[in-house]
Amino acid sequence: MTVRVGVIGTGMIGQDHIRRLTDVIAGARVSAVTDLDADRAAEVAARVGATAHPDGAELIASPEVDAVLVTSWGPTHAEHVLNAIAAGRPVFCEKPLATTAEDCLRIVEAERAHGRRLVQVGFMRRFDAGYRQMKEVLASGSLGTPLMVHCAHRNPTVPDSYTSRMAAQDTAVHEIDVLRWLLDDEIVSAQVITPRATSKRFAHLKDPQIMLFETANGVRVDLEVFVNCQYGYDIRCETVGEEGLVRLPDPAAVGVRTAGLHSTAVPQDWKARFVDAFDTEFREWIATVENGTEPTGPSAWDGYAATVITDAAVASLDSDGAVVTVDMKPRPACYGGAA
Ligand code: NAD
Ligand code: ISE
Repeated sequence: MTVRVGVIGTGMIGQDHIRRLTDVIAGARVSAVTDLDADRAAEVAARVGATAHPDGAELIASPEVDAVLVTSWGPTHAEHVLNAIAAGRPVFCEKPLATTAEDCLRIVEAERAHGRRLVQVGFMRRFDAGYRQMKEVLASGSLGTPLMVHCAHRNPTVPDSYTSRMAAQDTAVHEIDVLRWLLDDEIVSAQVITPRATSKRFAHLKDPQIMLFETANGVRVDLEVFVNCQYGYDIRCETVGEEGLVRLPDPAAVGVRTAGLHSTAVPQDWKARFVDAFDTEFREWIATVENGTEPTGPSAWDGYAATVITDAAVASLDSDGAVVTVDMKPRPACYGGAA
């Protein structure tokens, strides 16, 4: 069976995933697209042999769509995901699941009422080979109990539209998700402090920011978010346990020696850094749709947790670095909790 995917939002990442579903992933094709920019949707539709629809609701209702991919702007995600659940369609939603905790909970409740998982959230780091190896090492117990995690998330530059809050909501949200999964632990508090600001930023922006998280088991995480670091897209993660540490590898790149220097290229954006993770993420998601099984990647609950934790980080930023307790509802049993 070829899974027919309908894509809502044909912007930057939407087009990258459309390329992936068309040229890289076996067993899938893009059958329908929609975008607020109808010309863009029509151009993409013509390129991949899909039908252009006027809006998300019509696309989801189309008999030519087996599964839905939401790659529109964050504040529109909840509406499309809720419509997909109401139609009983598997839905892959790029992060964030929704921009408010209330909307995330509405999605969780709708999925619970439907009776089986339909939603997967696009936290692609869980599919990265390096993070997966780190998780295996931690799960093996060879490092003893994890105590601390040191992370950095650096982008070369960001546009004027990027705000200080987005450091948590848009950027650190990836660490927030991957650390909950890596440590199999929950984040219970957040604090954001701001060192001296780089001169290479738009004036409204607090950059860099240092985020400190504590987990239910007492693990302490420090995360540098620096989105105008200039030199490249650099993701670092080191977990220190009682008997050793495990560190995320740099992406494989040749070493070049010339003119008295030994150099290795640094990726310049998330597309290049996580290309293999995105491919694996979609390969595994399409396989579950094809087999009619529940998705195995980040759930609606994980999307809710990430939003609640980023809310705590934003509250800390807004209150000059106060430690803010994460206000999370008890996890329902269908998402692996006790409630
Ligand atoms: P973009 O602005 O390039 O594209 C978004 C597109 O969605 C635009 O073409 C816009 O016209 C369209 N759109 C907006 N609302 C719509 C609606 N209701 N119906 C139909 N079309 C609509 O943005 P982008 O960079 O592609 O980001 C899209 C989403 O992907 C965001 O949620 C972002 O956080 C996420 N993202 C994830 C990663 C990652 O690393 N996983 C990286 C970049 C972006
Ligand atoms: C972007 O939306 C992403 O998701 C990237 O992975 C992240 O590095 C970047 O900071 C965000 O703006």
